[in-house]
Amino acid sequence: MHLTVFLCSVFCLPYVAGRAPSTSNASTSSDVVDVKWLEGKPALNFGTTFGLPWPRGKYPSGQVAFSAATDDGEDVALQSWVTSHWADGSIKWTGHAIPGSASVPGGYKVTALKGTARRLRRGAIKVDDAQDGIVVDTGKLKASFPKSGNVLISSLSTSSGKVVSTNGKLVLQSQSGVPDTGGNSAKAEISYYQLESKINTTTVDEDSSVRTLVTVRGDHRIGDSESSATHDPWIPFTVRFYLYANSDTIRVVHTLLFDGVADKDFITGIGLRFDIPLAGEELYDRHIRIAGVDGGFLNEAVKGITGLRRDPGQAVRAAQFKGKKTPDVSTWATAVSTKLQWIPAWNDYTLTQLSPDGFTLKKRTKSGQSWVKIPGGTRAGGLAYLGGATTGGLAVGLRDFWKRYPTSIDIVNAATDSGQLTLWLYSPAGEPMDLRPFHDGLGEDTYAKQLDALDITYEDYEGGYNTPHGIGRTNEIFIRPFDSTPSSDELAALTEFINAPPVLVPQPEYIKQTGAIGTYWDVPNKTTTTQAAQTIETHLDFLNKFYQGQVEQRKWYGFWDYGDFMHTYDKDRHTWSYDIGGYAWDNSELSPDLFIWNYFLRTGRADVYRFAEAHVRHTSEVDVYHLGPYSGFGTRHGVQHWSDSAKQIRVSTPIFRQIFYYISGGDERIGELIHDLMDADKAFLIVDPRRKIRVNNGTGGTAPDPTAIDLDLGIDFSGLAAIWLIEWERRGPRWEEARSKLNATMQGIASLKNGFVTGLGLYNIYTGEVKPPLADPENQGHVEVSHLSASFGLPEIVAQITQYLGDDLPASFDEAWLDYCYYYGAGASEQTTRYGKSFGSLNLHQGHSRLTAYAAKRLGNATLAARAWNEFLKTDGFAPTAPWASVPLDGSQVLAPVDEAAWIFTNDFALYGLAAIENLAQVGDAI
Ligand SMILES: *[C@@H]1O[C@H](CO)[C@@H](O)[C@H](O)[C@H]1NC(C)=O
Ligand SMILES: *[C@@H]1O[C@H](CO)[C@@H](O)[C@H](O)[C@H]1NC(C)=O
Ligand SMILES: *[C@@H]1O[C@H](CO)[C@@H](O)[C@H](O)[C@H]1NC(C)=O
Ligand SMILES: *[C@@H]1O[C@H](CO)[C@@H](O)[C@H](O)[C@H]1NC(C)=O
Ligand SMILES: *[C@@H]1O[C@H](CO)[C@@H](O)[C@H](O)[C@H]1NC(C)=O
Ligand SMILES: CC(=O)N[C@H]1CO[C@H](CO)[C@@H](O)[C@@H]1O
Repeated sequence: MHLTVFLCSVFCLPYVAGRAPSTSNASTSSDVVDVKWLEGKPALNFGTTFGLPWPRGKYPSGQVAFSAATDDGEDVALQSWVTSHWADGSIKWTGHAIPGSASVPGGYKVTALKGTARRLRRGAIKVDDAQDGIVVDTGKLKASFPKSGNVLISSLSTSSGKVVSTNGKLVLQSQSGVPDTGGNSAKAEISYYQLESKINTTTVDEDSSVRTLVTVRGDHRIGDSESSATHDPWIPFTVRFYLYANSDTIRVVHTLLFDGVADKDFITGIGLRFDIPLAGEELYDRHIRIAGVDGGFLNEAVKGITGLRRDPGQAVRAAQFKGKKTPDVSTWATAVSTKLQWIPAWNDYTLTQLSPDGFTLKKRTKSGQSWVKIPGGTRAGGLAYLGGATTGGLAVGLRDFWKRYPTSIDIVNAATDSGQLTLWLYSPAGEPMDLRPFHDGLGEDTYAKQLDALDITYEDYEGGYNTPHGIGRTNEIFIRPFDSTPSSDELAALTEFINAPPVLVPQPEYIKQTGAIGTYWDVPNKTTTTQAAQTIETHLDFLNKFYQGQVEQRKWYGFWDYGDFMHTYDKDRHTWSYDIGGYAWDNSELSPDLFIWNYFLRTGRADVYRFAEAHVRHTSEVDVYHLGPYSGFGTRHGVQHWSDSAKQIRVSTPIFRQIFYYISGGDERIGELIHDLMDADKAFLIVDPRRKIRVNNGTGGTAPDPTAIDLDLGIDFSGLAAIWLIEWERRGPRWEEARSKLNATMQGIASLKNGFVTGLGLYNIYTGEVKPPLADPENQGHVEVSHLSASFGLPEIVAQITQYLGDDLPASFDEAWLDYCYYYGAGASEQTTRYGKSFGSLNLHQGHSRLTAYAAKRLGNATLAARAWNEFLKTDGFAPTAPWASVPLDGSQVLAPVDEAAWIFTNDFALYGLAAIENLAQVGDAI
């Protein structure tokens, strides 16, 4: 099948892309929305994707055309799709792609035009989807993606037709053990495995006019290497190639899942390898470029003709250094040209970044000869180029290269007809990746002992649960073919691009106006009318900057770790409690995700976006299981991201990814993992989150009853509700099931005599129905309130559901929620009057002030508004009298100079931040 995709093929109708129809209909309504570059106008535009929100009811699905122009009014091609709908079917969020361009405008204006006029225009991208492979031509490059075998990109050529890369594939190496220290090394028994990608499917998105997405899925299998032992296929991957019209750079989103066994599978290298044809290029015209520090580059030729005892001529030297073809060798000084055979050719280069603070470089003439050290540096840019002055070449770069250490870049065989460039996402030069538990269980073989241990290290341990089986990681890679060796300034600009890929965003005021990502936040200015509100704004700013700074000072970097931050601070050691059970990695405890993403929404700040982006990439992948028995659940905070035995939806809840998903125009990896959560409730059948604290086992130790699972109406319901609402609004493949389960669960909670205050219900995983808990089968009114219930996105998802359903929201559910919001902070006497029993001693009042604020706003009750601020300012959490500053520490008390704020606790960071934002938005005038 030969398919040339038109600007708007049948598949993307009726969301007409491209220029606005010239015959506009004056009676239709339209909106023009500005999108701006997050960090100001970037130097390069290789095409990008962004998201836009729309108000409810304004643009009926199927009756709107989108077009775009630069802020100077010049039309640009636009590909548009819908990522989310309101309940009435009108458009809620859209995704849009713009092509690459030589000059970069300051921003774009997107016009939505109601009406059904459409116009087809030939797109710049040609896609040939044949039986054995897919060929994509962006106008600036051509790439071939096979549908089977081990090669992901079989050929990559420039617009002039030069093939600069072949055989692009994934490589993986691992071993069956590690020689542990301690004398009795079992080194001899270790098997070593060399694996490479094996494609299962290669697909291309149907709508491919401005942006073509090729998705390759498969796993890793033993390749041809004779030295390799046998190993089952493992490490499933999904690699997405984004190709934009008029762009010569491919963005690659590489996702892998760990499906090994921690004490038998030690990964020693994860890489992406390309062959680069060099035949016909003189060795002295072949160039190696490796990014160093802050735009710096290593500039070398395979056979250097500079610095020699004899001078070939200034023009020759200058050409080689600049990466230009050298003048014909007949014009060189013969003192050099007759002796070229004596100059060694450098065949192999390696850059290794084993820590976030330093990289080393080396090269050698060939295998079997010694490496020669090249002076290294601190933080490498993560990009390398291999190619020739006339044959052209390939640049490959990894975003956040040093932050994701251990990483490396290998160039080999540069002196042969086919060089190779390997980008290592996990460096073979580092230690084998060791995912084993960090302790041996400490004899905690009964629940009583585990509980006793929890009391001291706060780790919720249980043997067998500390497994990395099923966690994932996503990396971003950029590849760019060149017709000839580019200038190193050009490569430096590319290095900057790959480390902060430009992002287009609408203005906070506009996002807020549409109500499309909740109504519980507001832009600062509307609320900063009082000194007290101003003070809170400065605190929010401090908290964001402090955590961003701690990432750097505490070196929260690494393959699995980058993006997360820590939970608790050890004042005595002046360090975060990185080695103490439940106090180390934060794993989204109490929803810092919602704080930082909502803080971005209201401020539009670039630093906040980048912080939140790294965080969402981490938490969505590493802290959550994507396959295996716990699939759909995440892990509670701990020393390793997967070590704690509390596996729950409260960590995997997609409300933590929702803002990024829509703002990014529907990031496909995030979209996929959100959708995959539709089966998260099945994990209740395998891992009972309440197994340890259950008063009555209910099932007497037999298999759990799928029609009567203990459901926490806070932390479990909020996660499930987020899964369902997002599937529904995306109109995902199972949206009707999602809507029905959401409805059933809401009806069920509403029918409990005490609503949310009941704490638990019995949940039917097939229908979503909720019945009274075992403790109260007759529904006479159970009271069980936990400080955690509302701490993992419950208020935020209920507010969204309330807004989404509008008049269709079951009134009794609304009342049940309002009651919960009102009574949590109402005090024992009011609680007892209402429920016959007080809620007992509760904490996290500062965080729960946002529930009170919600009730105050809904009921229009000024007394309650005042109570909300009282809870926020005068109960627990961060007090107004806290230092609100860090102090510099140095000298021998710390490993390296740091800024310390010993009064800070990440639970409070999350809750103060979120409550501040929501209180200001809901009862800001009452402060
Ligand atoms: C303009 O749009 C309205 C409403 O969509 C439609 O009824 C009408 O026929 C359109 N007029 C023209 C000239 O296309
Ligand atoms: C390969 O792809 C097919 C079709 O999508 C799918 O059914 C199958 O499960 C996949 N196999 C593996 C090993 O992923
Ligand atoms: C649940 O009940 C079974 C059978 O009575 C018992 O063996 C098990 O220890 C109980 N689990 C917990 C966590 O109490
Ligand atoms: C929601 O559930 C109620 C009670 O089961 C039912 O009467 C109603 O039809 C459902 N609504 C939707 C939209 O499914
Ligand atoms: C407002 O809330 C206060 C405090 O809970 C309550 O006493 C009062 O009755 C409420 N006022 C109205 C008008 O509902
Ligand atoms: C931070 C901010 O945007 N402040 C503005 C809020 O509104 C007042 C009055 O309109 C401006 O003077 C501030 O600059």
